[in-house]
Amino acid sequence: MRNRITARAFSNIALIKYWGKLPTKLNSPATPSISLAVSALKTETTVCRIESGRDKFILNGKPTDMATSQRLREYLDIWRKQKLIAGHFLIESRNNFPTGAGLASSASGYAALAVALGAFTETPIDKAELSRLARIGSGSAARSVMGGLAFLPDGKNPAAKLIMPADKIPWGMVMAIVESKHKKINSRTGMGHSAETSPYYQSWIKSAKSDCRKMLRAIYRNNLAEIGITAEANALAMHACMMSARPPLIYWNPVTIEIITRVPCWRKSGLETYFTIDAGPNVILLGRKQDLLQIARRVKRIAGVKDVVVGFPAGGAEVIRWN
Ligand code: 2P0
Repeated sequence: MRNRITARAFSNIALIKYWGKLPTKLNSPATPSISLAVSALKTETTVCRIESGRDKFILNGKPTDMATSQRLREYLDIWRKQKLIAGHFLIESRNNFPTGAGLASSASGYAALAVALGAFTETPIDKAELSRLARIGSGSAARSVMGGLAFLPDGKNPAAKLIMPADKIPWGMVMAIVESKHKKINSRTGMGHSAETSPYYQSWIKSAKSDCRKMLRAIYRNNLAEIGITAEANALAMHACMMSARPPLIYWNPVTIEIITRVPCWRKSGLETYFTIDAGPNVILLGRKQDLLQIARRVKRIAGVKDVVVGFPAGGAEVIRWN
């Protein structure tokens, strides 16, 4: 019997965003999404069987806050209810990047957790099922289970699919960190609020589905310009939906705007890069692998950029240690 398993997962940045849920108990996405897993955003999670009658959670060396502990406990209950695991666990997780600042820490977190828990089960669970189980923890985690370029369809109980493995992807991302503090409104609350109050929510869902079809075509054609323009339009449509919620959800700060207004100028000058923004103020730039360092140098020169992280395509979540 295994007692201690460590899994590693990379976070992902969506080129087509997941923002909205269907009314189910399965954490079902209302929009399809497509993402790139990035090497620089890594979570390692160790799951250890314990004798105690209560699960324990440590994140980046500290006990998790009450809300996070509750969410994780409920997540383990889902695994216990399905008779996939039994007993209680100590879960220790470490991110090498800011948690909760719009760099999708829950994606790598729940992907690593699901893969580690999967290694405790009696019968092996296939990757698609692990992706579904990770999605129940956090929607974006379904994509991190697969790694590379991954597609998560909308619908009641989807699993992510691998569109292109990491070693075939010619692009990478530069993350411009303009704020590393925990965001005020988490994605889950923000999505619910957008759905309930934004007059543009239904238009957002419709446009996200059409953007997703465009993005899949562009990826199969290996057309970076089409990929980038579609990603920018999709991110801005999601933020327009957030901003039109009442009261508004404004995740940007002035540096966010400074960066996104420079990107088209950089393109005109011959540096091909495109932006996307998650539920936070940080800006993520997509570009060809050979251009990433130059993109990083340009971003670093902008006042207010606190840190710049270069990320290459990464693989799926996997167990890295056990005993
Ligand atoms: C994404 N985000 O596709 C989008 C873009 C944020 C903006 O997936 O409620 O933390 O746990 O399923 O996965 C963030 O959503 O939300 C997210 P839950 P999650 O990457």
